[in-house]
Amino acid sequence: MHTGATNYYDGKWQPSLSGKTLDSINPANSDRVLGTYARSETADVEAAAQSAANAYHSWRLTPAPKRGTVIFRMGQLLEAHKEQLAQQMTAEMGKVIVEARGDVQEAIDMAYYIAAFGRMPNGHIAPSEREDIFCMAQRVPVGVVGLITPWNFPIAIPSWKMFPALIAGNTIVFKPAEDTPGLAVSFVELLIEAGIPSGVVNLVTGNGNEAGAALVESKSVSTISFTGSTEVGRHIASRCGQMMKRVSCELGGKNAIVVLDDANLELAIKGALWSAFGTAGQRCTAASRVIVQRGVKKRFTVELVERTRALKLGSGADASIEIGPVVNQAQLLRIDRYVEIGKTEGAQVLTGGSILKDGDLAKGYFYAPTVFDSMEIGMRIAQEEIFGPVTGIIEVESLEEALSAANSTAYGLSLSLYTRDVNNAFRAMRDLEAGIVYINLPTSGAEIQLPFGGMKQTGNGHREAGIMAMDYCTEWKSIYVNFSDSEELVRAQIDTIG
Ligand code: UN1
Repeated sequence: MHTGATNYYDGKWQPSLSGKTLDSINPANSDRVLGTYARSETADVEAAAQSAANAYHSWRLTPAPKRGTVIFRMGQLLEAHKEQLAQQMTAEMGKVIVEARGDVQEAIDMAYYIAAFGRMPNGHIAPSEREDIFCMAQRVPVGVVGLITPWNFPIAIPSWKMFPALIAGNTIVFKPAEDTPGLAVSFVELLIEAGIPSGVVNLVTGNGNEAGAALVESKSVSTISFTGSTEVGRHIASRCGQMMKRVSCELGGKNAIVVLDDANLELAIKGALWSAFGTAGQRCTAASRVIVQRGVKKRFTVELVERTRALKLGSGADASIEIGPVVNQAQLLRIDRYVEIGKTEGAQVLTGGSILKDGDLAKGYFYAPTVFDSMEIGMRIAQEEIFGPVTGIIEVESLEEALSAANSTAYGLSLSLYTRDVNNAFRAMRDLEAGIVYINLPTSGAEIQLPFGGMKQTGNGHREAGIMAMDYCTEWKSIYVNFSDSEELVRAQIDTIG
């Protein structure tokens, strides 16, 4: 379609100014090159940022309900192209087809939800302490917003960031992950079909350390929203801090499921299995720790291991497959290194623990779903995000010990507790240090109408989705109007009362 010419700005598809390209490959079969994309650098990003800055004035003044109409049409187009996008997603980043459909569905839900914001209140009115003064505070756009998005939710996450920013009147420069440029091109093509005006959404494909870094540095970009690793997020946030840019970071997780003796055990096993191995463990909400109370530990472990062994791996395009490949070779090796670290630390591999090389699997990046026993909270595998199909069991005696183990990492995204006791549930809801808490549900599965994001080092305090999604891409303007027509100067605080 746009071989190489995959940057979109000034309303046109263009190649990188240097002529450099990068390829996207199928992680289930690395012989298959899916497409060639622009490898953007500073000059490309600056051109895209300029295009966004030029379009800002007219988009800001476009009535919000009209902006909402474009987003609503985008929802309809995503719905019409759901299957095609899902198949493209499975090919480009490996997740199994049902999950890929779910990823597109999150974007559809987000589009319809945010489109309605075009007719929702966008501020508040407060009484004045003075006579004949009207005052109100209104949300206003921040200007050009730069989005740096990951490959694991290549349609959903751009939509979480983009639709709120657009409804508020901002314009966008979008830098998708280098592993999923094809899906970003498809997403932008649909936005164009939905009627997004020239310059309002601009796309630059390329590497994080080139195009992503240039976006962070660009003087035309007022706000950055980033989802990715804590290491990169820390760097982006500190650069933005120096430049006084707004920045929203959605970073790592080390999520856990707590299973108490009184849990519905069958439900807990299913929840642990899905949270650990869904999306091959490549969700920021994946649970790589299961904290199990001593009374049920043996039964839980036997069942979890048996069901892990039975999981079917292969190309996610085949509907019978449960676990697809991981995204690329670097991730595959990183997961394997973590498993080696776990062994050296004294955890025992009950199943999995290796790169799969049998038959067709050898062509892709497949890691055997892995369960560790004897995981302890101080171990690196219990503290650091692995982002692969690896989980470990930590045994505890009591609810108190379980909650403190769950809270024992630097992260705080998603924590879950399985219990049938209402008192335990409410203690956990109060004491778990996470932006998302589940009772009797897996750690993955957040819905778009509630805020999504984490405490502690999972982020810098922002949330995506829900009405809070508007916070990162707007600022408040307080407005005071004197309608007295009096000649008397009135001042606040000091001369009004009495
Ligand atoms: C992510 O992994 O970055 O709750 C997002 C979930 C999904 C979103 C995950 N709705 O797992």
